[in-house]
Amino acid sequence: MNFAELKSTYEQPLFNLLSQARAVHETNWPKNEVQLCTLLSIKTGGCSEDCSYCAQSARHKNSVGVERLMEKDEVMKRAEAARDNGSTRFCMGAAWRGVRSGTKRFDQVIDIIDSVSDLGMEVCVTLGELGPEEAKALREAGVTAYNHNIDTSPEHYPNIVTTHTYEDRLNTIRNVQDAGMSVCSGGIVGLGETIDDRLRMLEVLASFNPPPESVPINSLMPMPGTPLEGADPVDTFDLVRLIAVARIAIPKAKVRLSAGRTQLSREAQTLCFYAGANSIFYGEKLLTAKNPQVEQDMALLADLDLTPQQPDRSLMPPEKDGKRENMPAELIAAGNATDDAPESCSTGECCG
Ligand code: SAM
Ligand code: DTB
Ligand code: SF4
Repeated sequence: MNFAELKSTYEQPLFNLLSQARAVHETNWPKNEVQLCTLLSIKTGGCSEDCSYCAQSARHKNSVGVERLMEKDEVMKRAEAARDNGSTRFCMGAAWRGVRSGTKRFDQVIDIIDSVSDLGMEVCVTLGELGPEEAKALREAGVTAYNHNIDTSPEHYPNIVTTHTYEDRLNTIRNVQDAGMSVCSGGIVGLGETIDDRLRMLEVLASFNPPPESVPINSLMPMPGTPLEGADPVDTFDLVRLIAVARIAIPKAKVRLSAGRTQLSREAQTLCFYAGANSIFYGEKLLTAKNPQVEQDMALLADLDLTPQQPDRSLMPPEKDGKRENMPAELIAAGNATDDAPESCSTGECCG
């Protein structure tokens, strides 16, 4: 869908929009299921980038404390607990500008992924910028989806981040796709953007080839000390409309109602699910910010007759027999990625 189509879809009377989104949802996702994903920050704080929403940037005052890369044993404990709690996707995040092959920390991350991918969950990571070589190594270690958000429109992005560009983000996404991983990419609402910016973001996401496998829609969690700590909250109906348009524009994507659920009532979340959201982050913590209690989420899903989604076998890590049979041959053959490696950062906290 192009911008004009997205806009006319968005601007319909709310109930018409909801009916249209619901029909698309029921065709593509007939099972009344919600995917449960658990997040873990494996490397917290001290990031070289200046993303104005993020508590982990070393450039903002009062940013969160800097921690070392988590030990594999600890990650495994958390991953096993997530699986035992019913999560089918485990997402590991690192506060880095990017990663570079041949560094100690990249080898450590690969080792962690290698073990987590044996637990029977979909494995997602978000480590910042990747070149083709890093993307290939992650895929081979067992990553099924790479999260790299475009966050807002290309026009608004420079108002939010200045240390890397929108094009850098798109290049990483290309490298991820070329390596045969699925792309998880979405954005944040509440960054001072217009409705048109939100729809431009969806236009970019809908133009990905292949389309993103999942689209996280985060509502800004205003973090103390960040430039956006005083940002205005997003109107719930605007959020619901955006989710509905995302469902219509990218029908087969999991639309993830992501950060910000602590600010939404049960009824507001219900409208989001009705409009097409079918995935959540599950567990009391996001990366550094709060998320609803597990018991609250279980009660809400039960009240709505929604059940946890089973893992998508086609997204599971391939057997470790060297064949990588889940990787589509045309993606391996595509090979139009560049050789750009992530630039090193100024703080030493980035690529190592
Ligand atoms: N450093 C990596 C990157 O930037 O891709 C991975 C971690 S980063 C924290 C992942 C995503 O979290 C961001 O792209 C943004 O969409 C989301 N995020 C970060 N801080 C947030 C906040 N305060 N509120 C809502 N979403 C946030
Ligand atoms: C995504 O789109 N949202 C998650 C995940 N991908 C990595 C992160 C949300 C972060 C919220 C703020 C925090 O926890 O610091
Ligand atoms: Fe935060 Fe990621 Fe930006 Fe670093 S690159 S400041 S971790 S959003």
